[in-house]
Amino acid sequence: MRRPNVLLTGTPGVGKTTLGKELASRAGMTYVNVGDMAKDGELYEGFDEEYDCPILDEDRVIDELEDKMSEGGVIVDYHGCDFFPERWFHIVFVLRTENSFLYDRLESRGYKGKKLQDNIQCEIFQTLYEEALLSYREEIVHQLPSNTPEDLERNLDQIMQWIEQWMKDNN
Ligand code: DAT
Repeated sequence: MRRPNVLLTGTPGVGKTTLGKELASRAGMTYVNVGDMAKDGELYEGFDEEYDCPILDEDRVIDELEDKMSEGGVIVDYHGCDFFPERWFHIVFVLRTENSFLYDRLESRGYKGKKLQDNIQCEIFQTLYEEALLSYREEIVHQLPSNTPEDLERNLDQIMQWIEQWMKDNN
Protein backbone atom coordinates (compact mmCIF):
# COMPACT_ATOMS: atom_id res chain seq x y z
CA MET A 1 0.00 0.00 0.00
CA ARG A 2 1.51 3.33 -1.06
CA ARG A 3 1.53 6.09 1.52
CA PRO A 4 2.15 9.83 1.07
CA ASN A 5 5.12 11.82 2.35
CA VAL A 6 4.18 14.73 4.61
CA LEU A 7 6.34 17.76 5.43
CA LEU A 8 5.74 19.57 8.73
CA THR A 9 7.51 22.91 8.85
CA GLY A 10 7.37 26.20 10.77
CA THR A 11 9.32 28.27 13.28
CA PRO A 12 10.98 26.35 16.15
CA GLY A 13 8.44 25.83 18.96
CA VAL A 14 5.26 25.79 16.86
CA GLY A 15 4.62 22.11 17.62
CA LYS A 16 6.03 20.13 14.67
CA THR A 17 7.53 17.39 16.82
CA THR A 18 4.43 17.00 18.99
CA LEU A 19 2.17 16.73 15.94
CA GLY A 20 4.58 14.66 13.85
CA LYS A 21 5.17 11.94 16.44
CA GLU A 22 1.47 11.55 17.24
CA LEU A 23 0.56 11.56 13.56
CA ALA A 24 3.15 8.89 12.80
CA SER A 25 1.79 6.68 15.55
CA ARG A 26 -1.84 7.11 14.44
CA ALA A 27 -1.15 6.69 10.73
CA GLY A 28 1.48 3.96 11.03
CA MET A 29 4.01 6.14 9.26
CA THR A 30 7.68 6.93 9.87
CA TYR A 31 8.59 10.15 11.70
CA VAL A 32 11.90 11.84 10.81
CA ASN A 33 13.19 14.80 12.81
CA VAL A 34 15.85 16.34 10.57
CA GLY A 35 17.40 18.29 13.45
CA ASP A 36 17.92 15.12 15.50
CA MET A 37 19.12 13.19 12.46
CA ALA A 38 21.74 15.87 11.77
CA LYS A 39 22.86 15.84 15.39
CA ASP A 40 23.16 12.03 15.52
CA GLY A 41 25.02 11.80 12.21
CA GLU A 42 26.93 15.08 12.65
CA LEU A 43 25.56 16.22 9.30
CA TYR A 44 27.01 19.71 9.66
CA GLU A 45 29.31 21.87 7.59
CA GLY A 46 30.35 24.51 10.10
CA PHE A 47 29.02 26.71 12.87
CA ASP A 48 27.04 29.93 12.53
CA GLU A 49 28.43 32.30 15.17
CA GLU A 50 25.73 34.92 14.60
CA TYR A 51 22.83 32.53 15.13
CA ASP A 52 24.69 30.32 17.61
CA CYS A 53 23.89 27.05 15.85
CA PRO A 54 25.57 24.49 13.61
CA ILE A 55 25.09 24.78 9.84
CA LEU A 56 23.21 21.86 8.31
CA ASP A 57 24.94 19.90 5.56
CA GLU A 58 21.88 19.83 3.33
CA ASP A 59 23.36 17.56 0.65
CA ARG A 60 24.20 14.85 3.16
CA VAL A 61 20.75 15.10 4.75
CA ILE A 62 19.18 14.59 1.32
CA ASP A 63 21.46 11.64 0.51
CA GLU A 64 20.62 9.96 3.82
CA LEU A 65 16.87 10.38 3.36
CA GLU A 66 16.50 9.63 -0.34
CA ASP A 67 15.82 5.86 -0.12
CA LYS A 68 13.32 6.23 2.71
CA MET A 69 11.47 9.02 0.91
CA SER A 70 11.13 7.04 -2.28
CA GLU A 71 9.30 4.30 -0.34
CA GLY A 72 6.72 6.82 0.93
CA GLY A 73 4.94 7.04 4.29
CA VAL A 74 7.43 9.48 5.85
CA ILE A 75 6.61 12.51 8.02
CA VAL A 76 9.51 14.98 7.91
CA ASP A 77 9.88 17.67 10.61
CA TYR A 78 12.20 20.63 10.07
CA HIS A 79 12.26 24.41 10.54
CA GLY A 80 13.34 24.90 6.95
CA CYS A 81 12.00 23.53 3.70
CA ASP A 82 13.70 25.09 0.69
CA PHE A 83 16.45 22.53 0.20
CA PHE A 84 14.43 19.30 0.06
CA PRO A 85 13.65 17.99 -3.44
CA GLU A 86 10.18 19.27 -4.34
CA ARG A 87 9.18 15.82 -5.64
CA TRP A 88 9.55 14.28 -2.16
CA PHE A 89 6.34 15.70 -0.67
CA HIS A 90 2.69 15.17 -1.44
CA ILE A 91 1.56 17.78 1.10
CA VAL A 92 3.20 20.50 3.20
CA PHE A 93 1.85 21.85 6.48
CA VAL A 94 3.18 25.09 7.96
CA LEU A 95 2.29 25.27 11.65
CA ARG A 96 1.54 28.74 12.99
CA THR A 97 1.58 29.95 16.60
CA GLU A 98 0.58 33.30 18.06
CA ASN A 99 3.44 35.27 19.58
CA SER A 100 2.41 35.09 23.21
CA PHE A 101 2.21 31.29 23.11
CA LEU A 102 5.41 30.96 21.10
CA TYR A 103 7.31 33.28 23.42
CA ASP A 104 6.42 31.17 26.46
CA ARG A 105 7.30 27.91 24.72
CA LEU A 106 10.69 29.17 23.53
CA GLU A 107 11.50 30.75 26.87
CA SER A 108 10.77 27.52 28.70
CA ARG A 109 13.06 25.80 26.18
CA GLY A 110 15.80 28.11 27.47
CA TYR A 111 15.95 30.50 24.51
CA LYS A 112 16.76 34.08 25.42
CA GLY A 113 18.08 37.35 23.99
CA LYS A 114 18.76 37.43 20.27
CA LYS A 115 17.88 33.79 19.70
CA LEU A 116 14.45 34.27 21.27
CA GLN A 117 13.82 37.52 19.36
CA ASP A 118 14.98 36.05 16.03
CA ASN A 119 12.59 33.13 16.34
CA ILE A 120 9.65 35.34 17.31
CA GLN A 121 10.43 37.57 14.31
CA CYS A 122 10.65 34.53 12.07
CA GLU A 123 7.05 33.74 13.05
CA ILE A 124 5.84 37.36 12.74
CA PHE A 125 7.30 37.67 9.24
CA GLN A 126 5.81 34.26 8.32
CA THR A 127 9.23 33.32 6.98
CA LEU A 128 8.54 29.59 6.79
CA TYR A 129 5.16 30.03 5.12
CA GLU A 130 6.76 32.14 2.41
CA GLU A 131 9.65 29.71 2.06
CA ALA A 132 7.14 26.88 1.60
CA LEU A 133 5.20 28.82 -1.04
CA LEU A 134 8.40 29.47 -2.97
CA SER A 135 9.49 25.84 -2.74
CA TYR A 136 6.29 23.84 -3.39
CA ARG A 137 3.16 24.15 -5.49
CA GLU A 138 0.76 26.52 -3.75
CA GLU A 139 -2.05 23.91 -3.87
CA ILE A 140 -0.17 21.54 -1.57
CA VAL A 141 0.90 24.13 1.06
CA HIS A 142 -1.44 24.57 4.04
CA GLN A 143 -1.17 26.63 7.22
CA LEU A 144 -2.42 25.12 10.47
CA PRO A 145 -3.01 27.02 13.73
CA SER A 146 -1.02 25.43 16.56
CA ASN A 147 -1.84 27.34 19.73
CA THR A 148 -3.81 24.98 21.95
CA PRO A 149 -4.32 21.26 22.59
CA GLU A 150 -7.64 21.61 20.73
CA ASP A 151 -5.74 22.85 17.67
CA LEU A 152 -3.47 19.81 17.92
CA GLU A 153 -6.43 17.42 17.97
CA ARG A 154 -8.12 19.18 15.06
CA ASN A 155 -4.91 19.12 13.03
CA LEU A 156 -4.43 15.41 13.73
CA ASP A 157 -8.00 14.64 12.61
CA GLN A 158 -7.69 16.73 9.46
CA ILE A 159 -4.36 15.29 8.39
CA MET A 160 -5.52 11.72 9.13
CA GLN A 161 -8.54 12.29 6.88
CA TRP A 162 -6.33 13.68 4.15
CA ILE A 163 -3.94 10.67 4.39
CA GLU A 164 -6.83 8.20 4.19
CA GLN A 165 -8.25 9.97 1.14
CA TRP A 166 -4.82 10.04 -0.52
CA MET A 167 -4.44 6.30 0.02
CA LYS A 168 -7.87 5.62 -1.50
CA ASP A 169 -7.02 7.75 -4.51
CA ASN A 170 -3.54 6.33 -5.02
CA ASN A 171 -3.85 2.59 -4.41
P1 DAT B 1 8.74 22.17 17.39
O1 DAT B 1 8.98 20.71 17.06
O2 DAT B 1 8.02 22.88 16.29
O3 DAT B 1 9.96 22.89 17.83
P2 DAT B 1 7.42 21.11 19.78
O4 DAT B 1 6.54 20.03 19.22
O5 DAT B 1 8.70 20.70 20.40
O6 DAT B 1 7.71 22.21 18.63
O7 DAT B 1 6.52 21.96 20.78
C1 DAT B 1 7.06 23.02 21.56
C2 DAT B 1 6.31 23.06 22.88
O8 DAT B 1 4.97 23.45 22.68
C3 DAT B 1 6.25 21.72 23.61
O9 DAT B 1 6.39 22.00 25.00
C4 DAT B 1 4.86 21.19 23.33
C5 DAT B 1 4.07 22.45 23.15
N1 DAT B 1 3.00 22.34 22.14
C6 DAT B 1 3.11 21.84 20.89
N2 DAT B 1 1.95 21.91 20.22
C7 DAT B 1 1.06 22.49 21.06
C8 DAT B 1 -0.33 22.88 20.96
N3 DAT B 1 -1.05 22.65 19.84
N4 DAT B 1 -0.92 23.44 22.04
C9 DAT B 1 -0.20 23.65 23.18
N5 DAT B 1 1.10 23.34 23.33
C10 DAT B 1 1.72 22.77 22.29
